[in-house]
Amino acid sequence: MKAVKLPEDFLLGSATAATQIEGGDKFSNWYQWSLEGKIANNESSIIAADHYNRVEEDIALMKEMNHEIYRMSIEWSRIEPKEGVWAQEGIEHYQNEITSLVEAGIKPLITLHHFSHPQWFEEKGQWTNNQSVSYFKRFTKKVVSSLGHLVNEYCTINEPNVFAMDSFIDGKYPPGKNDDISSYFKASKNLILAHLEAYRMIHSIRKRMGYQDTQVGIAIHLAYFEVSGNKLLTEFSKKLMDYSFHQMFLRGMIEGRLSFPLGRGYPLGEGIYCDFIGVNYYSRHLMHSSNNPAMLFGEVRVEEALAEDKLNDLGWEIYPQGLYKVAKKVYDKYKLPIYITENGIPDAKDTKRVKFIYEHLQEIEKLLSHGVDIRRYYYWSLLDNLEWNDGYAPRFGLIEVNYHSLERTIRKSGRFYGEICKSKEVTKEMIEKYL
Ligand code: IFM
Repeated sequence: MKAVKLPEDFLLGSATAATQIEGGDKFSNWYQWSLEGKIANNESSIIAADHYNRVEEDIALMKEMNHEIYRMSIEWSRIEPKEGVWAQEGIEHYQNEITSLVEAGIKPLITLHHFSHPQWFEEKGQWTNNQSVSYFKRFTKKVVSSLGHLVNEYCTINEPNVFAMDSFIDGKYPPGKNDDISSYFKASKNLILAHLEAYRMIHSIRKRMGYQDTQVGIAIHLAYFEVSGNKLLTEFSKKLMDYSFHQMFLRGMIEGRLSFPLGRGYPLGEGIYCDFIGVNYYSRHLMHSSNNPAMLFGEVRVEEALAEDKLNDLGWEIYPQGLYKVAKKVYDKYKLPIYITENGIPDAKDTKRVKFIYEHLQEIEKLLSHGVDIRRYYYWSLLDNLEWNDGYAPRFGLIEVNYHSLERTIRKSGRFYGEICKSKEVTKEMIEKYL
C-alpha cells in the first residue's frame, strides 16, 4: 500500500449538524417529527449526543485529533424559536462555541440550513412557501450580524438536492411527501434563491463590518451515478437524474441561473455566487435497466450483489474512485476551490473506516496531482449522531458515543485520522499500525 502525502496548507477536520448532535431543542421541525414517531425505533432528537451541553469537551476531543477546521451548523429554531422572536440565549451559545473553537486554533465553517428549521417555518409550508426566501434572509441577517465578527466562512444550505428529494419525493423528512414533484421543484427553486440572496447579504454585512475575507459557498451532495449494463433508456434516465439532482442546483447556486423547470434567466443578475464549492460525497449509485427507465425519481440506488467489505452499515457501496470523478467534473466546469465538506462511513465495528479514509485521501492526492484546486477535507462526522429518519443506529463518528452515559471514546480510526490531521500524510508506518 502506498503512502499518501498532502500539501502542508491542505486542511483537515470534521463536520457535524446541530440537530444531529446537540439535543434539547423543542422548537425544531425534527423534534416534532420525532414526536410523530417518524424516526426509526421511535427515537427522538431531544438528547442526541448532548453536544449543546458538552461543547467544550467535544472541542477538546477535536484538538486531541489535531483538527484545524470544523464545519458546524446553527440551529435556526434556537435563534428564532417563534416567528420574528429572537432568542438571545441561542445567539450567545453559538458566539461562545465559535470563540472556543477559534481559541483552540480550529477554524469554523458555519452552515445556516442543514436539513432542519423551526416548526413555525415548517407549518408555513417550509421551502414551498414563496416567502421562505425572505424568512431565511431575515435569519441570515441576524446570524451574520451577531457572529460576523467571529467567523468569516459560511455555507448557506446543506445538500439542497438531498433535502428536497427526501422531503418531497421519498417522504423521509418532514413534511413526508411522496412523489410530490411539483413541491420538489418549488422548494428547489426557493432554496436556490435563498442561497443567492444569502450570498450577497453575508458579503455585504461583513463588508460593512470592515472585513474583506468573507467566504460563502454551498455543500452539495454529489453522487456518482453509473449505469450498470449498456441500456440506452437507463442512460437517459441517468441524464435526467443528473440534471434534476445535480446540474439544476449547481447552475442555480453557482451561476445564479434558473433553468427548466424552475424558471429562466438570472434573478439576481449574472455572476458567480460561490467562493468555494463544498462537495459531500458518499457513494456510487448504480442505475439498473430494471429500474423504470422513464422514472425520473425514486430508488436509483440499486444494490448489486456486492461483497460485504464493499458496503457500509447502511448498505451503500464504498467507492472512493467516485470522489475523484465528481470533484474533477465540478472543478473542470467551474474552476472554483473545492472543499470536501462531507465524506464518511457508518461503521459501528470500526473495521472499515481506516481504509475508507485512506482510500478517499488517495483520491484527493490524485485530484491535486491533476491540477484540481482542492483545499480541505471534512470527515463526516466528528461524533456518532442522529442519522435523521434512520435514527441512532448508523455510527459515522470518529468518536463513539455511548447513548446511555453519553460518554465519548475516540475510535481507533479517530486516532488514525488525528495523526493524518497533524502530519498531512499517511506513512508506511501508519499503514502498518492501523490498516
Ligand atoms: O448525516 C448526513 C448529513 O446530515 C448530510 N449528508 C449525509 C450524511 C450521511 O447520510
